[in-house]
Amino acid sequence: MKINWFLFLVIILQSCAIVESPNPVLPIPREQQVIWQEMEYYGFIHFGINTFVDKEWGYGDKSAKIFNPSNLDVRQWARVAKESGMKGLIVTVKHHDGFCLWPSKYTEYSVKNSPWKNGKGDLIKELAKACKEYELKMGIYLSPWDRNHPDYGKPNYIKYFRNQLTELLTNYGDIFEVWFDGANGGDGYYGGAKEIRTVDKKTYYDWNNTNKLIRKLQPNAIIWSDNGPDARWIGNEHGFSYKTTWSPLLRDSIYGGMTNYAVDYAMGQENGTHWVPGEADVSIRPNWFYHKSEDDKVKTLKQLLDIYYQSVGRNSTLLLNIPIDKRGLVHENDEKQLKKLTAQLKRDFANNLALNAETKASNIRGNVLKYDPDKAVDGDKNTYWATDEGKTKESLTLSFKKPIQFNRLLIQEYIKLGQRVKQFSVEAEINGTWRTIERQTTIGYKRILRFENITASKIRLNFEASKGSLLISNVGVYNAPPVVEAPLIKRNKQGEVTLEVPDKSVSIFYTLNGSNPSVKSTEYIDKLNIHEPTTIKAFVFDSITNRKSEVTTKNLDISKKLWEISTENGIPLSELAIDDDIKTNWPVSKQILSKSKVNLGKITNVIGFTYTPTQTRWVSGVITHYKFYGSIDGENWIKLSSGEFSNIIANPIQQKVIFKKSIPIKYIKLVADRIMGNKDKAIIAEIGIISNKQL
Ligand code: FUL
Repeated sequence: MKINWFLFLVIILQSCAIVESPNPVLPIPREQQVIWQEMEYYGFIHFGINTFVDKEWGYGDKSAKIFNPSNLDVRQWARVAKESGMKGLIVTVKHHDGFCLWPSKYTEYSVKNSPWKNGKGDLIKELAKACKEYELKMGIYLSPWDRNHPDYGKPNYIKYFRNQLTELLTNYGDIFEVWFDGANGGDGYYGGAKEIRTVDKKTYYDWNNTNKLIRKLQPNAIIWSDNGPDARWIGNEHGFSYKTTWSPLLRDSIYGGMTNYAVDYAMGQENGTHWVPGEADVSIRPNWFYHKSEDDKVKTLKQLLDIYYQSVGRNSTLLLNIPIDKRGLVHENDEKQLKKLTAQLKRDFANNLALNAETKASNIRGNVLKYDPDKAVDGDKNTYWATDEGKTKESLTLSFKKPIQFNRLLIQEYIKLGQRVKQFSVEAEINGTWRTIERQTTIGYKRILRFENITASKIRLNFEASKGSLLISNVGVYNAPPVVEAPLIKRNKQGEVTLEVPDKSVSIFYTLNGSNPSVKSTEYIDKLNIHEPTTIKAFVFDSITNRKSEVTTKNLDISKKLWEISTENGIPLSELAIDDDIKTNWPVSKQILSKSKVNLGKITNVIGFTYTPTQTRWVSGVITHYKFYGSIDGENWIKLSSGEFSNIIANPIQQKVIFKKSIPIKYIKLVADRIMGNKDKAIIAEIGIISNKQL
């Protein structure tokens, strides 16, 4: 074999060369913050007195006896979390109402005075054990605001608060995160005083000393609040971070609960003084605690995916809340959606195409192998491609043997030495021509970009501005398969039916005769016009992966195309309650409602009616007692039904009322006899009829 001595020498020299390690760009994380960031995704548990009284913020006056889960099983929580890919669980050991899920020796307001396990239970001990069994880390949410405690607002309360922290951080093993909510002070029970107690959020809690106590008891715990010191709120409860998200934060300009935090600080700052990365918190349902009324409002797979990509994919961790129900279990509907999310994420990141790519960089630090661009695609988080000091505008190209199709790009900076990149763009070589497909700002620990499918033979990352030399530890390229979810069937007032899916690249097949659809059924191409009672059944099929969704079935009654709503004198009124869209609401007073009529446009045999109260997050304006009338001429009315919509406040879903017999009518009228909370205004999402041709 002929030896190329020159090459040999270069390699020897390269491996011997002493190239200085990159200088850190301050601030940098402490080791524990890196370990925490790598958890990426963990769960939040809201459970307590609120669960049993259907509240979000308890006043602190309800008896501990109300806490009585029938079937509490913390192992089920841990199993669901583990199977969902979560790395830990943070539990509301005490929410604002002050009720403690552990038998604290410093208060009577805890599980020890509840019927659960005859007061002998310790939920936090059980959960710590279950987390250990399922290899999950456990964190605690301890509300600084305590609406039950008589001393809240006075200096003594701080002692109580620290005593509780000491119990929690001493008796339950390792705690990975301590969560301090910024919602502080206001009205409450306060041991019977029932008054408003405001506190100076800057000084009252003396956080410095509380944090010192935590450091002493659990040096590895991440302390979370609006201003950290270790991790921070992302400024909203929707679970998304911003496209520009810095881990450095101007920490000392912030205090917990300040009003302009979300707008001015939540994105972090390029010139932030301390490393305080963001955590995006969100609930899988509209609210944090369990409400039966939300059983059908668990987030869809599409919503959960968006949350994931906009949190973990934007330099934050994701804290996803699962409320525990009155039984003491994660509800089946929530578990189902969590599993869908996990399965889809597994598919999305199944095959990293970058691992087979050839890399080339415009600059390599010291020209040594240690900082070679291959280090960005070697699947090792501890190695990275680096540029020379001062080299901030450089590029990294990935070339593929043959063109690849991709729709996800994942980039990670080596954050142990600080967050650097300020701006970058992505180009793809498509049929021999370079096209810019994205231009973005920050990367940080992890940035994931989503695109439509792109087929390219090369991908180039152009780093356009950075706070220091570039340190890229990972680049991933993926071709995520489409989301195969049963279509959402919608009809508008005109009678146009659409079948909606999150991913357009799939096929949808449907039937209109009640039979089960197959790939041989009609393929959905464009909206359908359906005016007569029809059962539509549809499913999604992805021919590339051969996956099929479940079948969605929707029974459509006659369309509302001809419907009009007016006052008794024929003055038109808002159509928001007859537009076949439950997302739009008609706010109307009792009086106007009783004097309005819906014209069906033609005489129709009606056997019943439907009423849907508002479906928004806060339930209000719900009609609990009603009368329903029909008429041929819009002047002479017959009462067809009256009564109450039982359980509608707890479960405000569509109500169906069937009459004794069907009747031909042209006009209908709904009268609100009573509205929730004895209010005068109803907020109606939709009114409909059930025709006797209904299926
Ligand atoms: C908020 C609290 O007031 C909510 O009740 C909930 O616990 C959420 C996670 O934080 O600020």
